[in-house]
Amino acid sequence: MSSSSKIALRVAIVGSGFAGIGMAIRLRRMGVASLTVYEAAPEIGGTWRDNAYPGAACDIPSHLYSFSFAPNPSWSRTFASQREILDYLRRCAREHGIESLIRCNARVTAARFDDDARVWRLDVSTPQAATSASRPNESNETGLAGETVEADIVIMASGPLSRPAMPGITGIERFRGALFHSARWDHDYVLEGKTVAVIGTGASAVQFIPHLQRRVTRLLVFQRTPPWIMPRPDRPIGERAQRVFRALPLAQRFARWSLYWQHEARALAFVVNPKWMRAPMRFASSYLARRVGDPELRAKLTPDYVLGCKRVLLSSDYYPALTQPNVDVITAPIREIVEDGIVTEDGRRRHVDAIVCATGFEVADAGAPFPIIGAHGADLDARWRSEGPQAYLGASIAGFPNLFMMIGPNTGLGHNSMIYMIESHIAYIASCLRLLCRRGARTMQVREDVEHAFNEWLRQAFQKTVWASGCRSWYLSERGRNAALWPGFTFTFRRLTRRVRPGDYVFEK
Ligand code: N01
Repeated sequence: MSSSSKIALRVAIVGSGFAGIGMAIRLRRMGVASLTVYEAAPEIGGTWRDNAYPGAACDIPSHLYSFSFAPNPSWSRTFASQREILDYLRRCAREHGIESLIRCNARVTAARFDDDARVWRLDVSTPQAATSASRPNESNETGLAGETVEADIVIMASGPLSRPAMPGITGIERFRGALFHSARWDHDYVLEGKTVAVIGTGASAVQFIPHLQRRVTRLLVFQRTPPWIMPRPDRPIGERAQRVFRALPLAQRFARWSLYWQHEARALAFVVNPKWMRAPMRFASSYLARRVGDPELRAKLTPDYVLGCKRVLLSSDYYPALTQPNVDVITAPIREIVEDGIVTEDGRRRHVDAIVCATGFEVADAGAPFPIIGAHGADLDARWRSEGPQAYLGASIAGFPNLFMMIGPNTGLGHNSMIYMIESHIAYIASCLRLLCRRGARTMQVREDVEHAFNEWLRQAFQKTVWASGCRSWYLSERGRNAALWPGFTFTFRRLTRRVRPGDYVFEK
């Protein structure tokens, strides 16, 4: 992948999770002249830095949930923990020489395209303590210093799941106890001896509830919709297997290849024929029956929608935790939160010391993460809030020259590793930049009709998928549009993004 030819572009990458780090590694190898990764937080890591709740781990096997160009023979478990994944990502940044290109504590607050100069201007704010006195536009009032930087190319790698969604429950602001979101875990809060409420039973909650249950006095789990749960075949990867992977990289590549196809085969039921979900549903129901003996609790935990319509969750300790005597699963809807507890629609008031909101992230109807103004004043936030988020191949948006999204609209997965999608985007955006330089053009932007036709194709493709089977999920907007997921096989996405089709874009010198 190395190249000696310089690419005379100034590239700004926003975000340093898997997407931003992977993209920076590729662009550095390509010889991009000027490359900066802006990271709002004090350290890199994206979702794997933010989601540090007890028990946080990946639900995709580690040998698949890692970069293909940076295999890690030393994964200690089949499903790595948050800490191990974050360490892996830091190691990738260090070993591929991009650490010095990352500016932490540098939050991009706005991006504007200058139609005359044909460049992007990014407003970047940094905590005042981290800035030098000579920085331009310094503001003493806010405690932040601001500067404006120029870039030819902006790559948005800020992640689709980076903005925690707190539930809009009446009275939540009145609560006097501890209140935090699962992605902003309060590690200083002492759980021992407390009555703790968890709102939500999604992917994050099923991972931390078993850990909470062992530490708190009482655990109240407020469940709106029961998830489908499958056991998680997590086990340590012994020293011997790690040695084999170290000595025989081909063996590790084969393990990854075989994991990829095991996961990809699941797409058949997700996107080709949801009727094929019947067998996994029978398996999950019998797993629930084996783990939960109490018929009343089992009834509460039995989903009434097709498996896969919401994310299928993997956990071998969630059901056992819910059967413990210090746990209540409450299905009565929450009416309001009061100063010291939670009141449900049946009129019951329960005292709690702390509330953990495992209520997911702002996605389906979300606009841009910060103001992004493209050519001729096009406002991405306004457009996405009125029409719903959309892009071409999740990467390019008409009216926004030289702006690329990573893991933008319609690139999420319900069945396989997101790193595969991220690597597809890395190749696609790299190919766009090479094409731009080869043509001697100043800017490129996707044609409006191409973006429109692609989104029409997506709309049609969703109709036969499991996500159109009628459940409510964060994948769907208020208007029922799915702007979150890719409605096909991941190898189809890889094929479409393998190289850029010049006819899809308008180039300007
Ligand atoms: O969020 P979720 P999450 N009142 O949206 C409930 C990824 N992830 O943070 O189902 C009461 O899954 C909501 O109820 P309902 C993964 O892509 C990956 O857990 O809408 N309840 C639901 O139970 C995942 O999909 C890993 O009826 C309210 C829960 O809150 C995504 O992150 C690990 C409510 C939200 O569940 C999000 O996961 C963890 C309200 N007002 C997460 N609002 C990996 O291992 C919401 N809920 C890779």
